[in-house]
Amino acid sequence: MTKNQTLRRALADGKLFTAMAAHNPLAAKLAEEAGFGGIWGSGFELSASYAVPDANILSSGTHLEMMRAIASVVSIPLIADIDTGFGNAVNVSYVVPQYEAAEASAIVIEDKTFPKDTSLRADGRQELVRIEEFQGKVAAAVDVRRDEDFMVIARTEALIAGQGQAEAIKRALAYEEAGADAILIHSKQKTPDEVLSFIKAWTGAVPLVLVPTAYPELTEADIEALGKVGIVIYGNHAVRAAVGAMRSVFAQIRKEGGIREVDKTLPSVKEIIDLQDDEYMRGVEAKFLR
Ligand code: SPV
Ligand code: MG
Repeated sequence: MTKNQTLRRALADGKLFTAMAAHNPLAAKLAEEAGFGGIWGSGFELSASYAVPDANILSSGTHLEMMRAIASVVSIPLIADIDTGFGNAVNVSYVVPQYEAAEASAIVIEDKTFPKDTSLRADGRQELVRIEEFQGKVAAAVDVRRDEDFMVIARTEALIAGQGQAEAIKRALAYEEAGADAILIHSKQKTPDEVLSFIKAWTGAVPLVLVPTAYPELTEADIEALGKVGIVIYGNHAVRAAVGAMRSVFAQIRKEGGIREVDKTLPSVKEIIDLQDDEYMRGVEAKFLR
């Protein structure tokens, strides 16, 4: 089974598919090791790893190359976050085949204007494109995919932009009509109420996708019980875990004036070498270094 089929079938069988954010191949490998169903190729995480805002500061090429590197080291599907598609429907039609060639299994495209601002920032610039324009972008993505199991996920930012549930439902139904395989509904409310109300009102046939960063009390069991959600994305927990761990270790080394104590608490160098798949290279050496 291909990675694309794995994702497509996971959605069809009605079980909740879990995707963990990654900003590099190492994080993606750790997510696979932990048992997540797939990887979220997060724009927020990649931007954070370059220490720049998640606002189309990085080029599409930088994101694309990271997606290629991630897909090459994991055997689970990669869902690539392509923001607004880096322009209009024409840009989308050129960009999507590149992500498919980089071995992503899905793209998520959002209905904001280019350049975007990140969704969860307080007072962010959240402007949406016209519904017809975004339908064209979704249709362009669907039209250029080569493998029909490669998924096009449409994301509406209507709730993020403060435009309310009626607008969010109207947009989501329009995007489904344009060919989207799933709808990502995003909210920055601190409780799940807004999203739960959307889900209740959702009459479309395609599954929904949630990113519960802002309302973390919603568990996978809660989401599964709702019945209409196919994917839960943990949007930024790799980079936040890394920031927390680095801050704490760096501070301890400064405080103690050395690494004697902290060393015992860290993963061994051997563990890192294993994550580099050193074993594979040893095999190549044994076979071909003459
Ligand atoms: C991302 O992880 O880049 C996302 C999710 O798009 S969010 O940052 O919550 O908008
Ligand atoms: Mg993003």
